[in-house]
Amino acid sequence: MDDAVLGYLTDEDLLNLGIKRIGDRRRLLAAFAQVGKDQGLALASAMPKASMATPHVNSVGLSFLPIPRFKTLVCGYPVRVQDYRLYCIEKGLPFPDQKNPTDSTHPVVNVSWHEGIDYCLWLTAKEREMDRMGNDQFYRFLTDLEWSSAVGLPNESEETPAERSKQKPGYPWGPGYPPRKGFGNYHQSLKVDDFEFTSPVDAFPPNEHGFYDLSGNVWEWTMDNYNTSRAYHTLRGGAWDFYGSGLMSSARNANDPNGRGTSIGFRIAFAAQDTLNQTKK
Ligand SMILES: [Ca+2]
Repeated sequence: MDDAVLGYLTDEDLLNLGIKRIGDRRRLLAAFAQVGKDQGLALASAMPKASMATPHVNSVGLSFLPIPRFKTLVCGYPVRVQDYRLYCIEKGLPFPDQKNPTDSTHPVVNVSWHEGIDYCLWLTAKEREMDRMGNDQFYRFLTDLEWSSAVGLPNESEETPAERSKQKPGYPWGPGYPPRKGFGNYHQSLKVDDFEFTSPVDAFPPNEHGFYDLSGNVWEWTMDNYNTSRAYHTLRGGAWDFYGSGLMSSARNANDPNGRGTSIGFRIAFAAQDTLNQTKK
């Protein structure tokens, strides 16, 4: 964790993460690390080996795959009800309301940006404790540009997610609209799937890089602020209650980081310090 990731967080985010003094941002290292003593000084830990055919499976059974252009490994699907329930039980937290609470393979919803980050902090601390993750590695959301890579977009040169939104043409299923039947979980008015609300994360085929559910089902939080005002955070992917140009691969949505919704979930990445600078392979 270094100043590069701190750029993604507002002062309010830091306060919410327990960083009391704005000038004391380095304490975020400790929040992520639990063990910060060698932070930034240790040799870079090797990233786990992972390919589309053989993903890296972590200690709680989440699978991670490579993406083009970045070193970061990305979970093959959004965090599910069963994954978030384990976290809530271990932490003694109330489980958020779900429309399909017993469907354990649906993506968890009603989780704010801050709560999703807390999940990442928990999983990071847990795996460092087990020596399954180096002290220079951690879980976080995808950056906006990593998400673009996973969905198959080329480089986007605009500065902010807001400026990038809907600039590149096309949808995850191809150039035209509407989606074809059986591609993903979208608004029921489109009549292309059988799910009124959320669906299991593997209900539809994965994309060319092996990722399930990037398009539709739930919006996914990313690390990035939406624009230079930094008040809102960026969401990607569309959802079960969405239709239209908001489903474009390059479309962005935004929400208050304290906001929750029944169509908002999150996907996590296995990242390392140097991946925060958008390091290319
Ligand atoms: Ca649907």
